[in-house]
Amino acid sequence: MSSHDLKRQAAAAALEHVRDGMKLGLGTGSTAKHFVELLGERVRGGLKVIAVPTSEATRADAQANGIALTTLDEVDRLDLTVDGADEINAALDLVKGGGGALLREKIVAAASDRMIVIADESKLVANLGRFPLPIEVIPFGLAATRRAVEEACAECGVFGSISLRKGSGGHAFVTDGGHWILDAHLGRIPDAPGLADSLNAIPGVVENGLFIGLASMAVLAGPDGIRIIE
Ligand code: ABF
Repeated sequence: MSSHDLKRQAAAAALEHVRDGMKLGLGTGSTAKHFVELLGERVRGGLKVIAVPTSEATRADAQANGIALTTLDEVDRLDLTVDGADEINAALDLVKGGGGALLREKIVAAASDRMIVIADESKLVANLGRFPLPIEVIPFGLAATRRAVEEACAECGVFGSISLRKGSGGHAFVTDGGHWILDAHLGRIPDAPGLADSLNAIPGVVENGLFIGLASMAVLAGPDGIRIIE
């Protein structure tokens, strides 16, 4: 079975948790895109939901699929967010942000009563960190922020190269919030909560891609079927 099919199966399984009248958070990335498409089919069949997208790309997909949108200024809390991830461990801690949407993804997840992570089972890891950790930063003072990130990593016992993410034309990749992303190639993150706190204490860091204690369930699709972690 292809990775495309596995992602769609995970998205379909998460859709079973959506109820009429729910306020939803819509994730970003290829797996979340499947969820938006399948949700759109249900909406066209009469399901009533309103949703907050986690990126401009997802906003466009949701609109194209006829899903009614709202903002976190118009609703107090969301019932459920469904989003993908780059890495998931058994404790449901995540690395996210490979798609560059980590800031809005974390704001939306934190405003949700539940977060279901959808992925093909290759995203399940024993230890976080093989996927480069995205860190969203303010462009001003980049070199100083990068040095502070290196120091914070070293204090947490992790070392590796920190690279500025490049987008089209070799220029810095710009997030929906107008920020840049540093990718920290760390290999292994033994203390993810500690590193997340240390990184966010740096003035030039807007947010980091470690999602600690935010996910309530992972729906993982593999060749043998769906596996749930909660
Ligand atoms: C978003 O999409 C990101 O946080 C994560 O980086 C990425 C996962 O993408 P995909 O579903 O395409 O593997 O959820």
